[in-house]
Amino acid sequence: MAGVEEIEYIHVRIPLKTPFETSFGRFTHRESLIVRVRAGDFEGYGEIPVDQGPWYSCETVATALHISLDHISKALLGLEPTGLEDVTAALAGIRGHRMAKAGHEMAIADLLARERGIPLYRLIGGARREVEVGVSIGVIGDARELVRQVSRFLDEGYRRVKIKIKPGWDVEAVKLLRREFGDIPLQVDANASYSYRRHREVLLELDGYGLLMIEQPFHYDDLAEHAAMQRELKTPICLDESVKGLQDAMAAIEMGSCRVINVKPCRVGGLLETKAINDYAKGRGVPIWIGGMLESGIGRAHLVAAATLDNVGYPCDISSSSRYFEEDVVEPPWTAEKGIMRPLERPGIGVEVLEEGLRRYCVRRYVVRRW
Ligand code: OSB
Ligand code: MG
Repeated sequence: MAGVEEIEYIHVRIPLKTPFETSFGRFTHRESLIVRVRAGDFEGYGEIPVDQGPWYSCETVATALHISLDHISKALLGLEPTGLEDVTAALAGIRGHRMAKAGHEMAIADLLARERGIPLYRLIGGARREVEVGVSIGVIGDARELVRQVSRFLDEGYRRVKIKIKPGWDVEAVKLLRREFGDIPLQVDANASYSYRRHREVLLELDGYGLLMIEQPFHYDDLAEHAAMQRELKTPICLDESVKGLQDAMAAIEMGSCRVINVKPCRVGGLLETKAINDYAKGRGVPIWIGGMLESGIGRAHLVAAATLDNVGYPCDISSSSRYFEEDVVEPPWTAEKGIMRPLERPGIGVEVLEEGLRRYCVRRYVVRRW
């Protein structure tokens, strides 16, 4: 590949159709830094789905910009990567900031795949041509509204339903959905809002509802309390926030902190680290699935590629673009049919990035060039 000549950061703010509420806040927009890397005649796109503040992740729009402009771009400009390992090596001196790194790694993955004329999923060794997807529903305190939404998503064919819970809105919500919809594939995500000491009983109660899994009940850095709880539960615990990379995944699996991992390529530092976790977990009999962050169609393309890995054993949090946005920044927008999403058989991410879409939602734009 020709050397990396230019990296562009487009800070976008895309309105959500309806607000998305979690235990750490209520979101009306998707903030993101879109990363566009140019080398020779090719370009590639990645996405850093950061928020304004350190809520889901400690990274924010401002930290990602700082690390990207002052450190990552310096390490990548001029680089002639022949594979994703070269990107990892170039960024090895920068600790943490995995989302910022992931956005660049994904952009270079797209670029390499385009240059080779292969779809992105092939570049990372994906094993399937279609992936099962589910829907993630925010905390909805209103019972009728929750039932209405679940019913709509089931009608649309999503393969499972995940609802966000928090202390005070958990067993009641699950009981309601079991009563209304029976034995549907259902799981819950607490986004670290419980603790072993205070909420053990609630989790033991949730264990009686046949959930597919309980995602990240405890602290975002914890492995020990999750291990203690997992020993008491039939329901698999799924870790999200606690697994920031392969090392955490190894520790979590060996400690018995979880039986499933939600791997978000952005959270763990990119597609290569996603593959490494996929492979390690596979060897230990622990399935993974791919989680999302309400990404635009650019980040979503990378999620679909990651979801083709061979140890993905549950439906992924990759819903149609139209579930979140009036208009996506790619064409065609990502669309699940009967709960199935397919990577496009075209070079790279496969979708066309719409310049006018980026411009419409752009807050600010930064360009770094080699000179
Ligand atoms: O915990 O999985 C999470 C969205 C923002 C932050 C954290 C999470 C989520 C989701 C949404 O659950 C998944 C999606 O992109 O549809
Ligand atoms: Mg989660």
